Amino acid sequence: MDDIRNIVILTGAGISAESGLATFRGPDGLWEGHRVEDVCTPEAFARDPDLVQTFYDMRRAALAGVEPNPAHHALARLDREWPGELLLVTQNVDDLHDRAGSTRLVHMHGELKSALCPACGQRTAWESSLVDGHACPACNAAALRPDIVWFGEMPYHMERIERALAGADLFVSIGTSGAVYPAAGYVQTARYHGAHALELNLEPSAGSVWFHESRMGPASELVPLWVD
Ligand code: BJW
Repeated sequence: MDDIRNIVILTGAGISAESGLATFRGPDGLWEGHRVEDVCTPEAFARDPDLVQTFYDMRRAALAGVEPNPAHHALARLDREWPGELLLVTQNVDDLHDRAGSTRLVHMHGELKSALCPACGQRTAWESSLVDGHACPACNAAALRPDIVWFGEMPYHMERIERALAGADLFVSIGTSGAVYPAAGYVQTARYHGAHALELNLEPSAGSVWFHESRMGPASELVPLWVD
């Protein structure tokens, strides 16, 4: 990594799989029993807010019983020790990167432990009491929603991510299927700007052909090996 100074890392559900959180599209995927269209669109929330809140309550409860795994810890170590620019872009709404200690981190698809006011856009730490009948602390509007980027909505931190990609010497994609845009296109953006592209995944992703190098295996083994 001698000629590398600026790194962008993209993570997906695969990095948290070995902590015990289901991925979205695997055989044991999170969507089993839940059609994604039923829970992950603004329209679904408008139609049946209780169903959607219950789904996210279940996901939030699952967080309490899991811990960061060696892949999260290795990325946090890299974050602490890397002297150049580094941005960890996670599509995950869990808090395992945060708990492992990564700080140069953005959650592009929102966070389970955050609530969003659709009226004023205020983001607030999730408290069940807040959502169950309490108003937005900023504007007093009544209905808070999960702070999750659903299909058709704009992901968070787009400008910061695009800037980091434009300056990246190395782009690393970990544990994501490459099925969801705009994240699935980041490898092409990074390459356009001259970055070397490395994929670490259990199996080839939809965008595997775009990577200079692909290493296949569990994240808890591949990521520490790559970092160290
Ligand atoms: C392991 C492992 C182990 C397992 N070790 N690896 C047609 C064409 C192109 C785009 C569109 C289109 N129609 C609509 C769109 C846009 C749409 C989209 O991409 N749709 C696709 C379905 C085609 N995207 C959007 O709507 C986004 N917004 C948007 O585009 O705004 C407009 C815009 C315009 C211009 C610029 C920018 C924006 C919003 C997307 C929101 C995604 N939200 C979700 C749901 C969150 C809710 C929730 O969590 O409940 O986010 S979808 C879901 O997928 C979740 C994830 O973050 C995301 C990605 O999934 P991920 O992480 O890749 O998981 P999996 O399960 O798919 O893959 C896991 C991988 O891990 C696998 O490869 C395994 O092999 C691997 N693995 N175990 C290593 N141990």
